[in-house]
Amino acid sequence: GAQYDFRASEPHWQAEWTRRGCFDVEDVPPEGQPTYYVLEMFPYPSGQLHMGHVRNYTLGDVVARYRRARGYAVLHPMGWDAFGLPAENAARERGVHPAAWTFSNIATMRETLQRLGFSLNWDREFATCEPRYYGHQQKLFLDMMAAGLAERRESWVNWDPVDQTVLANEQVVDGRGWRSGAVVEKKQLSQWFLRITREAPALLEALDGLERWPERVRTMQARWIGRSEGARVRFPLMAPEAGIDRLEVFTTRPDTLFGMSFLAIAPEHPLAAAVAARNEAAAGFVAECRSLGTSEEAIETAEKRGFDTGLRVGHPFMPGISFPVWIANFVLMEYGTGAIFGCPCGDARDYEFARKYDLPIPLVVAPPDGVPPGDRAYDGPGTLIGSGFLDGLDTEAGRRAAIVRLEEIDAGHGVVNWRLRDWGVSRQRYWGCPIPVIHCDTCGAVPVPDDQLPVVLPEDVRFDLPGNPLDHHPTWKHVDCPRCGSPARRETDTFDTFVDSSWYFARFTAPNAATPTSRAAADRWLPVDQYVGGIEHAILHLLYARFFTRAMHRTGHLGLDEPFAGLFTQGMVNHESYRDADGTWLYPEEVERRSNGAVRRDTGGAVTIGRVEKMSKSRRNTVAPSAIIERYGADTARWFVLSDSPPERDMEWTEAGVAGAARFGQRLFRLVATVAASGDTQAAAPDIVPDAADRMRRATHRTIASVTEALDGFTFNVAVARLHELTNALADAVRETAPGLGHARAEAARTLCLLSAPMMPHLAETMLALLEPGAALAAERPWPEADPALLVARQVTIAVQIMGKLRGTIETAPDEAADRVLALAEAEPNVQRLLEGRRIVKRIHVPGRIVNFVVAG
Ligand code: ANZ
Ligand code: ZN
Repeated sequence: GAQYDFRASEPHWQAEWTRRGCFDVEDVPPEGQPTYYVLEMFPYPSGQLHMGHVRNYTLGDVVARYRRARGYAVLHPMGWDAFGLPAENAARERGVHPAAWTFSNIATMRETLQRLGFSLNWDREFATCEPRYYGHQQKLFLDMMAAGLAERRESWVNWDPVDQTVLANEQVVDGRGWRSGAVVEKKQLSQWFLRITREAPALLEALDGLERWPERVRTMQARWIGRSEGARVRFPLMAPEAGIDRLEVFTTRPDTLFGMSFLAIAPEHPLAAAVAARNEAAAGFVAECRSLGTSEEAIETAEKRGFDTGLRVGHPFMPGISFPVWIANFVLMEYGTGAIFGCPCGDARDYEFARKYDLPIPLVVAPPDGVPPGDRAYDGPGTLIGSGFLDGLDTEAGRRAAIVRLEEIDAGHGVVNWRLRDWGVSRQRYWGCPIPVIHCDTCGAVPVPDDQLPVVLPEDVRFDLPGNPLDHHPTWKHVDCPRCGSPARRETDTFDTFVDSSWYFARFTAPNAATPTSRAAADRWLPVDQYVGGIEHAILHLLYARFFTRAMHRTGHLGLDEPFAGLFTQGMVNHESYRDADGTWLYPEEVERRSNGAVRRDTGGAVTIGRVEKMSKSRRNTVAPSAIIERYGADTARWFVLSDSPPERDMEWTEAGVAGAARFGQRLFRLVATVAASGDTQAAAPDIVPDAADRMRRATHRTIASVTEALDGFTFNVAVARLHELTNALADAVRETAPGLGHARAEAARTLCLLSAPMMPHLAETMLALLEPGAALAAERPWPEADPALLVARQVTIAVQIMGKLRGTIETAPDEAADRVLALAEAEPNVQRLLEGRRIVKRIHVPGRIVNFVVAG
């Protein structure tokens, strides 16, 4: 039979959709039209689209096309998260300018996206590295500064002395810079901060209202924000040092105060500095701790080490007893007060520390069933022992009682502590949005006046020197102070790229507005109805975007607090991995898969099939979307990523799977082509509907209902399965020779086109054009409606007679088994009463019409 020619069809329909403006949408749609904003996390232009993108954008496109068919004005934009380090690395390694590298990658990736036939609003596209985007970001920052939401302050950072740059925690590997390999130092640097901690309570509380977010993501966010209730407790120093006469600690477990063994301060604590100033060994220890990096993880996993200062503190509940003060590498300066009281029996770190330095381990918590373990810390609930006035209380009651007493004796107070830190946004990088500030010796940090925005990145920079290229630029940073006119310096730091992705969804609603947002457009479209992206962004990106939305609300740029009403996190795309005899990873196309294993295509050599894992360059287990489109077409790729597994789960990309998807597309095409050629589309509805036609119609309408439900519920694999079933049912009906079926077959074929259009849009258009030449496109048609009467199983009414006289009726399915029909008839209440005490000698059954009982006596 005929073959579907995707190579001709796909570009044709893509051009046609654009020509007809099928996906165009106004910044402010007509009054009364419902709106739907579907957004996928925009890509970083790394070079090539990967299968994870294909899955992500296919999911979003199904939603966009479906909602459009349901009558919504749909916003479905695309752009590029285009600033970042890889572009700068390309410049250093290959001498290509970051802008050239970025825009050439964008061109490649845009072409692949367009070949996939996504219904995107290409007229809204922007890249965050364009001044027409980041200039507005500078304005947002200045407004936040004015509102007290952004400020400059000193903070401890990981400093790479060779690359002369600040490193993020993830860039410190075993205490060394990930690129330079230099031992990382901790350094105090003046940096810009966005005051996200101010919003911590609101950001936590609002999680409850995000009902269309995965529970898992909400939990991760809540943990990250990290509210903990506890106490600040003050311990008097027995002998004051450098004017410090007491130490304050933060604890979540004031109930365990009697289990104290030592007090420990962070290496950056002012008291540690005072001790180090007069004690060389202490100074050495503090310097060593600097190389550990600032990440909590590094600190958590490093060996616990300490230095005994020789100082001692008293205890608020135990007059006359004193404890040693240590400097410890596991105490963070940036959390709580930078000091802890060590309680080895209740905290694993303290336990390890006490063991190592031979400090006492008083036992103060008895677990509910048993005695304190003693050989490790126990951090669960229990009963307090050896704890003076707290003895016998459970840990929770003990916590409250301890706080009451601390407040009475003025030695501390209950507090709420947050794990969330303010967001340091300064980066010593070239390829980022310039921070719009000018430093003047007289006036300090002066905002760049609005009429001088955007502060545009200079293009003529050198990448052959260490540090930030903006620092080396001969002229760019030298400007006059906007306030007093004297010579001043531009801020050469640029923003963390997470800033760029924290408000792009708002800009998409009016990408050409002269201000960062147009309220009329933003108010109409936001919040995003459906956001789709990877779980790897569950914490930082989403939290920063939530914070930015609040900050933009405060500064009048938006009218809401929560940017994403619905969130869907899709699973990964996995693939088998392959290695040859030498252990070299091989790309799937270098491998010939056989039923009993695999061999190298070129040499025939043995290949070991490895685990099925996330597609990644290092494992070479990737499949390039462009190659798949070339070979099978966009619709096949789309259908396969939708069909294999529920969208939230990981899926395995297999050659067999893609080939299966391609076969299904061809089969569907041939079937619809057969219907189109048969004259069925001209057939009128018959007066008497034959059973086969009735069955076909019911299958069609049940499929409409179930596919609709599946698309509403993001269970796209179920929609795929239902469409397979309807295809099978239509194939059966096409083989059927009885008359009167044409109308039902044509309806089924048209419905298959419309229901599959969100997933295989090109094939759907081609098939629909065969069935109904010259009519509206699938992309322009409303979603089919299921007829409720056809959703229930068909029933027939059967007359129940006794000796030929009508005595009652029953309802059954038309093809109900005879013995079941007879049983139902006999059980009909009136019939049952009349049969009472009489013997049935014969049961006559005319299927679908009559049951007659012949009785004796
Ligand atoms: C005494 C204690 C006894 C503690 C016990 C725990 C168990 P979260 O829940 O994350 O807020 N801590 C406080 N400040 C610290 C810092 N700057 N660096 C490292 N650790 C610090 O953790 C709070 C607990 O972490 C506090 O409660 C404190 O140890 C420690 F059986 O105090 B706890
Ligand atoms: Zn000045």
